[in-house]
Amino acid sequence: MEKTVPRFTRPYDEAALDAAVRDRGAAVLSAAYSPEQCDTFLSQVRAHLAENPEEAEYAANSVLGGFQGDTTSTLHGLVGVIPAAPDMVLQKDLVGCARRVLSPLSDTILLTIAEYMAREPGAFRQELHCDTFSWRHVPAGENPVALTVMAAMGDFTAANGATWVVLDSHGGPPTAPAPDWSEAVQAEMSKGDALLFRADLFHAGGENTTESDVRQIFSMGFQVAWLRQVENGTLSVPPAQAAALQPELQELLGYSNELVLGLYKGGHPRNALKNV
Ligand SMILES: O=C(O)CCC(=O)C(=O)O
Repeated sequence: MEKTVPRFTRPYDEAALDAAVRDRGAAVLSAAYSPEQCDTFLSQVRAHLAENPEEAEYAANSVLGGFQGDTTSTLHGLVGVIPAAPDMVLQKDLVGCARRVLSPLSDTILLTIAEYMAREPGAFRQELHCDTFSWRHVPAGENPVALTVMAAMGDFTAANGATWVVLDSHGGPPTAPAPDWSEAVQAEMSKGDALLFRADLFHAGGENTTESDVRQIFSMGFQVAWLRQVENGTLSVPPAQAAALQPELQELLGYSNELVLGLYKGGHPRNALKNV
């Protein structure tokens, strides 16, 4: 089997992209974002962090902080605070692929998380892990319950710690031991490229061995709507703020229902957005 991550250029071949993500576990979408989008996003993140120094405190004490280490800065709940984030989340090729690949197990999907990560020089190589560990009681299967996106806001190189993935390592039981590192390949990417992978695929952030090259990541996830999200979307973006967003983003944040899950006063959660 080919060990490099399948790579797609525009116009993306949807059927081949879906098959790569579902069957091999991962794919790279070249130029998913334009360089201008990346620059705008990064300048807004910088401005937000400068104006809100308490964010660094949250990040340092975050539940995920220990795993990411103190050489990683993070900013969570991007949709509520970064003006460029709504359009970045709604990148139609990524959301479209997520809807199609998750459709065997759910009619609607949710945004699991939307965060910024900066993995600084000295960042260690993470353990190989799956992003499904919080849902470890969901039986493994052919179809994924969630997908993860790591989008490169600057180049991802071998030296600055481009994400490692183990193709074909998905679908095992939640207790499956991590594969051997010799099976892993690094997804080097240019600024604007996006790595899309099954959340049950083994992967890890790489070691940043550079002197000054901070690896900047826009990360998000999509999931079946009957599992609890990592970020609480309706607290991160409360009704008064969510009312102004596009309906698709409202849906992804959780102003939506899957059958009888997520109801508000017995009805559609978008009713919470009226008269706010
Ligand atoms: O840094 C990366 O590329 C991957 C990060 C990751 O998998 C994580 O923080 O859980």
